[in-house]
Amino acid sequence: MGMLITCLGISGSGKTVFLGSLLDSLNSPANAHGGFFIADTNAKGRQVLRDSLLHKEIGIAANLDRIGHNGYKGYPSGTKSSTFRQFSLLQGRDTVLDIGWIDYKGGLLTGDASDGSEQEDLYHCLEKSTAIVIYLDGYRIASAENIKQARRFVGTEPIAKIISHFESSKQRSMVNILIVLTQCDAIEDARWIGAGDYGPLKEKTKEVLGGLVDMARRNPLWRCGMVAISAVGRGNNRRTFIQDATFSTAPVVSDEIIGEPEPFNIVQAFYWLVGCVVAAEKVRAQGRVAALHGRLSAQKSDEARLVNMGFWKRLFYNDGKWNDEVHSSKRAQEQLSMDILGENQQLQAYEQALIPLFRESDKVVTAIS
Ligand SMILES: Nc1nc2c(ncn2[C@@H]2O[C@H](COP(=O)(O)OP(=O)(O)O)[C@@H](O)[C@H]2O)c(=O)[nH]1
Ligand SMILES: [Mg+2]
Repeated sequence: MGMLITCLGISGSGKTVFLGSLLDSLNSPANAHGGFFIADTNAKGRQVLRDSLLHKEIGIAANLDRIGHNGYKGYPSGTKSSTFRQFSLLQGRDTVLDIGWIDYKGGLLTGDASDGSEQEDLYHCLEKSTAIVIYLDGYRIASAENIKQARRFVGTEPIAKIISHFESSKQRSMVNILIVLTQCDAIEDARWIGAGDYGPLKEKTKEVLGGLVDMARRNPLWRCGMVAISAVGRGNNRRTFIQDATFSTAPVVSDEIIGEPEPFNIVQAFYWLVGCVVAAEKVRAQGRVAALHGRLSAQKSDEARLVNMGFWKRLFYNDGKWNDEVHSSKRAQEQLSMDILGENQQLQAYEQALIPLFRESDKVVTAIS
């Protein structure tokens, strides 16, 4: 199986930290979760057994020993370019899922100089994606004075424009959108945390998203979820204000990790995405079975017709050749049925193993419908 994820979010929203933290949580068999873990894949698509370069590049836990040296504060350095990363989800020795992860450069969303071809690239990626992940800074949403201000500070307008552009071609398709509220550890005001589920923050975010929520609602085939996450957990980050928020500008902050990172809801968010690809594969599997049934019944009626024509067959065909043809076509069909059944059984086995993880996701990812 394969899945492609496209990440949207303004610069600084937490896209890179999210992925780094996911790798921290699932990197290596020692950290397997429900039997699954993540590994780099090399150019030949094989699992890489050496230390993961990707993990070292952006993981927080992978670089804890560097904190405090040369001004390093624990977070990966920002980048202004789009990146495409590849890794795999494994169960034991089996590669369950090949994953392509596109981190779309924030600048494109904020209207910085971007040429038309980049925009076209983005739409192409969105078309091909299994799911789109929208990153919104949960701290900014919580601390904004009103909805309009929150919209400006987290960049919902450009994101909504992109999704609405893409809506017209996707009305009759399955579209999966996950809204990730980042940096939730930094929210101190208990009003937004609710019973620990960030329910009130999610309600406010729905207002901030406005038309985007309507879009998800009016397209019955779209699946949309929202989750509140943190890469470090409450109390493990020190936030310093370089510039306080004004009515028109978002706060400028500097973060430093000061305690053992305890990410929350990141792995669960990831398995929500895995759920999207499993659901799509199940639809494909049903299609394969239906096609096979169609072929088998066509073959049966063809055979019946040939048998009925037994008399003519003897007249016009060399007997042996006729038998060979019937048999080789039968064998091909049998092989095809075996392959399809094998694939479908494999899918079912993965799904069975993943179900407990999907249940965990359902507890923290709120469906928007
Ligand atoms: N407290 C806290 N800060 C975070 C978290 N995730 C990201 N940040 C802060 O946001 C900054 C930008 O994150 P980054 O992932 O690089 O944003 P990107 O531009 O969307 O890739 C980081 O350097 C941190 O200062 C989080 O979970 N908790
Ligand atoms: Mg980044």
